[in-house]
Amino acid sequence: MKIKDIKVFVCCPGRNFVTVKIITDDGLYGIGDATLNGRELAVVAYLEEHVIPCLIGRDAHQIEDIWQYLYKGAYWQNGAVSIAAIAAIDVALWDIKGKVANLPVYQLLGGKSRRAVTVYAHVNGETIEEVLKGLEVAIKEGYKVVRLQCTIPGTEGTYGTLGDKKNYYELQGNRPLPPEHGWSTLKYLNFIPELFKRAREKFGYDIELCHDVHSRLTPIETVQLGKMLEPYRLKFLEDAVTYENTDGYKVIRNQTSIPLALGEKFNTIWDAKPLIENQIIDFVRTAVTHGGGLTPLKKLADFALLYHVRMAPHGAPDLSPVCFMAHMHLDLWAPNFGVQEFVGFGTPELNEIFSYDAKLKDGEIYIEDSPGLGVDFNEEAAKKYPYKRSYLPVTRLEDGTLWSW
Ligand code: EZ4
Ligand code: CO
Repeated sequence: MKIKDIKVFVCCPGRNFVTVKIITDDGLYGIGDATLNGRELAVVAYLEEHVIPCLIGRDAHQIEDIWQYLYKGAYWQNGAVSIAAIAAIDVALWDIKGKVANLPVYQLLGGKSRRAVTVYAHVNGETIEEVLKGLEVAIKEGYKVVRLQCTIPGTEGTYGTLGDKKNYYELQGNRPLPPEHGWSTLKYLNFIPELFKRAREKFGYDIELCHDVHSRLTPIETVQLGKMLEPYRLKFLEDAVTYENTDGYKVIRNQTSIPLALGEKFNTIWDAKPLIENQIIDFVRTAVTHGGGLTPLKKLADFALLYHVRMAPHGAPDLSPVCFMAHMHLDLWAPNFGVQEFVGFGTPELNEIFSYDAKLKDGEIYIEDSPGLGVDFNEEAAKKYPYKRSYLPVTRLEDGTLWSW
């Protein structure tokens, strides 16, 4: 079964997505997600100029060899752009293999370890009252795990809150130049424990809660936050500090019992390795698209299992439904699955382009047993929503210093 053609599509149903379609000489096809938020066309160029010409005529069954060929074979190995390209090829090949075998991809990974995938919802608001109202709704809807984010009074454009009240998908979809947000660690640390205190006072401890710091603290500031949040028993605190200096996480780990999640920006298993083998994090957040595909993510899950680290894949709106479905298969299989981030099934425009059979019931997602990934891409519908240049915001401290967004 040879690779006959590989097509790359860029569409913007409210936000940009890069989608890859691999077609084989026996008429099968597979789909992959290559979306890298704010840098989409760099991945398209990488695929079209540097990846696709090398793959035409290769055996579509050789997923592992093709992965190694694109990774090691490039000499330059990792990097967000190249990894997103490799991931899309890898996932499309798994989709094809599932179709050939007439089995859902989770069966090829080793079968189901659970009936469905437990997800965590996002609840955010401009005030604590608004967040608590949202949490009440989420609990009523059946969610068992919820991420809470709240606007920090006196700062502009807090990460994870809606601000202009627009749909989350639209919010990230069309920014021809990067908007600038503000940040104050002092204001944040003075405010955020109160949110979790009030949530626990009102809803008790049966609902699991998470929070995303979005890499804005130093290690010792995270120790302070961790200690303040310890009484409220979070499921995890995500991305407290930027991940490059893994030694910083030792400082956090040695001084607070708050569970730590990290990894949505990891490109390879090697990024995660020291944090896992030193038992410094509890949940690894690497996404199929930004971590190189299902092939490395299976290795990552197996490695993490040895150290009691669980998988909690990134599930933000910039990961397309193709990545979402790849996560469903990974999560159903992984014996050390923890929880899946979930922001809803998206806009009507998005679902006109991508079709996938997944149902949410009581905070868990069930998928149909379709062969492959169980996702399809409508090329004609995608043409209606052409690419729009769009950036993530940047963040500055109150004195103008550039900070992590
Ligand atoms: O900022 O996916 O946990 N989720 C996140 C996301 C990321 C975006 C970046 O493209 O941190 O909202
Ligand atoms: Co995050």
